[in-house]
Amino acid sequence: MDVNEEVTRYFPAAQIDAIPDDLSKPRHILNTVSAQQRRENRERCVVATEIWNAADSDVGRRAILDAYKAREDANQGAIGILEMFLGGSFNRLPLTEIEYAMDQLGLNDEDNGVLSDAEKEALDRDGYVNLGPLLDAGQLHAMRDRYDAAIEEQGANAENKEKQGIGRVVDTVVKPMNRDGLLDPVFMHPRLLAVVRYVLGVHLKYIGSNYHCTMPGYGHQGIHADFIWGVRGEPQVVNAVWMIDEFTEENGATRVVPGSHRSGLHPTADIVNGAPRDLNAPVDGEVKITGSAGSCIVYNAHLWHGGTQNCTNKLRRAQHAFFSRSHRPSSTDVPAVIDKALYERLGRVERAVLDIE
Ligand SMILES: O=C(O)CCC(=O)C(=O)O
Repeated sequence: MDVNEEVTRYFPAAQIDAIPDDLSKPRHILNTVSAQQRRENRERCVVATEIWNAADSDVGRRAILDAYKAREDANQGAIGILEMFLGGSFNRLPLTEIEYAMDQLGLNDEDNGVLSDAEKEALDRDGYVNLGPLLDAGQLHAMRDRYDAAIEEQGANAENKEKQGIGRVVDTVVKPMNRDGLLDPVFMHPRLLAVVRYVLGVHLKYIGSNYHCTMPGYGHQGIHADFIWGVRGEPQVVNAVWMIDEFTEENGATRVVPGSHRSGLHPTADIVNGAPRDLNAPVDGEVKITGSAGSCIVYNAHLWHGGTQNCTNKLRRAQHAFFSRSHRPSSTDVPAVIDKALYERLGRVERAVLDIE
């Protein structure tokens, strides 16, 4: 299949040397995980979900976990991850810093007026909201140039292995590529932070970001959630997908299962007709979220979702920004990876959102 130079520049990063002729033939990213690994992930997820949802506080969960550990058949993987989450507070800054930042952003008060009632209802009911276009044409043009250059420089780095068909750069917003602040809206846009605050409360923090470009003929992911187990009740994480290109029905728009964030179930642990869920299969009720370039989808990250296949011959560029409650472990060690010059540019509000001194 003939594609333009914009696409071929991504080949080394996406670990491909051509675009497939049949763009719609499924090439599921999940198929690289072995059957044995999937079984172990499932067993760990079942146990962790059960223990987490058996209480509505960490004190209660700790007691249940301690009793479970005495069992001979205890699942050590589940114990390990729960121990980490229940092992104390992972805040780096005093909570007064994020409270100060939320105050400066006008988000301290629950009734801050930044989100409409319809947007809040969508978050409660469906688990996601499309905030619409928040970036203008000039920003998008500059961002695409920045991402395309970063893909050539860093896309083939080791952390992107096993992501065939995806052009990926991790930690974008804290890397030198954001020294001038071009990517600051990705984690600091007030409308985005208003959603994070609505779902998680004031004590929130950034825990990771990555650029995720789906190549023509690739991109379908198994249905998943961005937490290791199923959570009923208080959500722990929120994720955002920024559409750097328009998302359409054909080019790999994100699929979501509205309302699945309320189920307390995780797709990895879910049984369908007596068998473990086929994570690559369509899920009843799933929808694709389409929108114009510059739009931002924000979701309760316990929502079941996944990337879909890009059946066009163009790139589908997206930027993700991930947040959690501030006392939980972070998926990125921000102090270790942040660029020093970028760090010096940041003010107290941005540092509070990143939870760094
Ligand atoms: O970019 C997308 O459409 C969603 C990607 C996603 O869910 C993931 O990488 O975990």
